[in-house]
Amino acid sequence: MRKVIGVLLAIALVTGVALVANRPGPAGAQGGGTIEATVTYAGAPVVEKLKVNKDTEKCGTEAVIEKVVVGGNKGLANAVVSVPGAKGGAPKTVKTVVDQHGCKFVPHVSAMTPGEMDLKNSDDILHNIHTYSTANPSINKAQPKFKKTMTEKFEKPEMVKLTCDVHSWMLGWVAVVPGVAAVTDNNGVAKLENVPAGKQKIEVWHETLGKQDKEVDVKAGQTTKVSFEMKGK
Ligand SMILES: [Cu+2]
Repeated sequence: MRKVIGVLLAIALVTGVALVANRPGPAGAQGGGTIEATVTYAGAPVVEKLKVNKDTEKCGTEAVIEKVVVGGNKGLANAVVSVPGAKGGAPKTVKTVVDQHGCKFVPHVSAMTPGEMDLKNSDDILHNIHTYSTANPSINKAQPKFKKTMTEKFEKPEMVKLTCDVHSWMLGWVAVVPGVAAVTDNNGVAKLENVPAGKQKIEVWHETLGKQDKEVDVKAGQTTKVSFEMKGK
């Protein structure tokens, strides 16, 4: 009987947590607009290749480090587009997850609001997470093959650089942004939803091409298009 009560309690707890997670955002988040940002770069892609002689079964024999990814119509991938002032946008129900797969951080760049994220290790080998950050405490810890997920906290807005001390070529970025944010796809497009109406500053960040910003007038229930052309440094 005690067991049954325990199970019922557990179900109630899980349901309760799910309800809280799915609750609509604070007032003001409703009636927002959508921003469709296109980020382009006229320069050439930058890809570094490195011979690998460690854990080749999982890592392969060559590491491909894509520093600048340019797709169709000069679209720049892996750029973070954000509206830092748009606090209380869409409630985040899905935790940001970065996987270590094929000795790469996947996705290479991700965005999250301050809080927790999960670092997965689907490679079945030892990785060692080492972050380079200044606003948040640095993380430097082993993730052995049996540790499938590690939950980490980034509470301050910052671009956190992810590296691995076991595989020197591994590089990733987690953009911790207070407001609404998204990462551009292979066409250089990022869609930001539930952006509060009114004048908003839109920021773009790319790991090697730097930062830009623009002010945009967001209209409720409408999609506002904005474009950025990144310049080489
Ligand atoms: Cu590693």
